[in-house]
Amino acid sequence: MATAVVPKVFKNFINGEWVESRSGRAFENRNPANHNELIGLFPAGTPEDVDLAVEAAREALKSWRQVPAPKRAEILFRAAELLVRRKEELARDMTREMGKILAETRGDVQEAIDMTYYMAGEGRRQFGQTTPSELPNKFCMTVREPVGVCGLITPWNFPMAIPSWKIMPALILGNTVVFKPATDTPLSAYHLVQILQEAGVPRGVVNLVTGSGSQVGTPLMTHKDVQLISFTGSTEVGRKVSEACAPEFKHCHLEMGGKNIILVMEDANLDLAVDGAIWGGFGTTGQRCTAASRVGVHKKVYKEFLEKFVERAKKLKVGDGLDPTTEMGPCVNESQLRTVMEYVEIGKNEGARLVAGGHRLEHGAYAKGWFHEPTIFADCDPKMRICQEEIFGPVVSVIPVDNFDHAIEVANGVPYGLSSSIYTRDLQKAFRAMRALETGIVYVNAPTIGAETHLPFGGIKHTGNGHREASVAALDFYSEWKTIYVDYSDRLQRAQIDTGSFGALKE
Ligand code: UN1
Repeated sequence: MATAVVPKVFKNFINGEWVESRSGRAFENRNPANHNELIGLFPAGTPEDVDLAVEAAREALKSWRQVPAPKRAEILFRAAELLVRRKEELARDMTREMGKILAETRGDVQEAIDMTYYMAGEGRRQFGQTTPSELPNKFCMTVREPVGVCGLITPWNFPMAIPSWKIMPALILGNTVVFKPATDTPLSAYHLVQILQEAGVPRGVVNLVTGSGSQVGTPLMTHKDVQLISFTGSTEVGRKVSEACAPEFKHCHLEMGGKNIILVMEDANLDLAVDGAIWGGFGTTGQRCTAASRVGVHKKVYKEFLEKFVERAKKLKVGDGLDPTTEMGPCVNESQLRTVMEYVEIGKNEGARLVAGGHRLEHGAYAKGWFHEPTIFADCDPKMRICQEEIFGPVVSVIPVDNFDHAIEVANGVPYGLSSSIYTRDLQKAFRAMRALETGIVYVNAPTIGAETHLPFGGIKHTGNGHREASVAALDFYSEWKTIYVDYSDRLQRAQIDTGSFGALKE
C-alpha cells in the first residue's frame, strides 16, 4: 500500500506570482486508488481571484502579442524539453491524482509534449495569404491576430494533454490565458504551469486559478474582459458555457460528450477487434470522451466475438495504476463510481444481459479506492439508455447488427458524434463507412481512441460546436484573420465599381 504522503499546500498563479486564494480556503486532492492518501490542498478560488487573473492576462496581452511568434516559440520549445525531462515524475503524480495506469499517464504527458513541440513549430508557420487586388496598384494580404484573453476550462481525464491542446495554440498566437483545471486534477495543472513559468513565459501571460465551476468557471466565462472560452466536459455543462458566452459573443469552443461505437463486420479479424474493444472500452477505465462504450457486432460473428471479448474483460487486472501489472485503474472519484453503478442498474432494468462484471470492487486491496469491475452488457437494444447516454466508466454495451446498413444506422442513432470505428477486411465496406459514419473522427481496424496531435480533434452533433482542437485547425480558433488592403495608386479606387465586368469592358 502507498505510504502516507505529507500534504502539500499549493497556490494559484496570478501575474507571475504564486498566491493564495482570496477565499483563504482550500480543497483536498486525494488519490482515487487510496483515498486515505491526501495529495495536496489546493486553493478554492473565488470570483475575485478570477478578476485578478483576468486583469493580469489583459495587461500582459499588450506586450505578449508584440513578441515575434518565433520568439514565443522558443519558450514553448523549452517547455517541451522540460516536459520530456520530467515525464516520469509527471506521469506518476498524474496516476496518483486521477487513477489511470502509468502507461497511460506517460501517454498523457507525451501528448502534451507532442502538442507543445507542434505548436512551437507553428511559431515559424503563421502564414497568411497574399493575392493581387481586382484594382491596379493595390495589394491584399491576410495576417493572424490574437483573440485576446482566453479562459480555458479543462477536464480531469487528460489532466495535461487537454490543457496543452488549449494553452499551446493560445500562446503561440499571442493570446494570454486564465486556466481553470478540473478540481480532481489540480496537481498536473500546477506542474504544467510551473514548467511554463520555468520555460520563461512572462508574467501575466499564463494564470492558474483552481476551484469549483460556480466560483471560478462561471465568473471566467461571463467576464467582460475574456474574449475566448474553450471548454472540454459534459454536454450538459457545455450548453451552459455556450449560453454564458452568447451575450458578449465570445469565441466559444466546446468539446463534449461521446457515445462512440466499434463496428465489427462479419469479415473482420476478430482477435484484432477484441483487442480494440478491450482497449477502447476499458482503457482509462472508460473515462475518455472517445471511449468505445458501444460495440455493434454482425450477427454471423456475434457469438464468437462476445465469448472472446467477455473472456478478455474478465481477465483484466484492476488495481492501483502505479503497480506496473495493473491494466485498469479506479474511477476518478466517488461520484463517478456511483454514476457507473447507477447505469449498471439501469442496464439490468432495461433488460440488457449482464455478461461480465457489474459490481463495485470494495474488499481487500480495493477497500480504499473507487474501483469497479470491467462490465459488459450483451444483446442490447440500441435505444436503451446504456446505448444512448454517456456513462464515462468501464461499461460497454454490445449490440447485435444484421448487416452493414443496420450497423451504420445503429452507429449514427445517438445524439453524439465524436469517434467511431469499423473492423472489416472489405475495402468497399471500409470506404462506405468512412463516408457514412456521422462522427468527427473515424477509425478503420483500430479502436475509437488514440487521436494524434497533428490531426484535427473534435466531433459533430451534441459533441461539438463546429470547432476543432489540435493540428492547424486549432490556429483558426485561437486567432482572428485580419484582411489588409494596401492601395499605392495614389488615387481613389472603388472596388466593384471601377473594375466593371468583362461584359462592361466590351462596351
Ligand atoms: C478525451 O477523451 O477527452 O484520442 C480525449 C484519444 C486521446 C484524447 C482523448 N488522444 O483518445
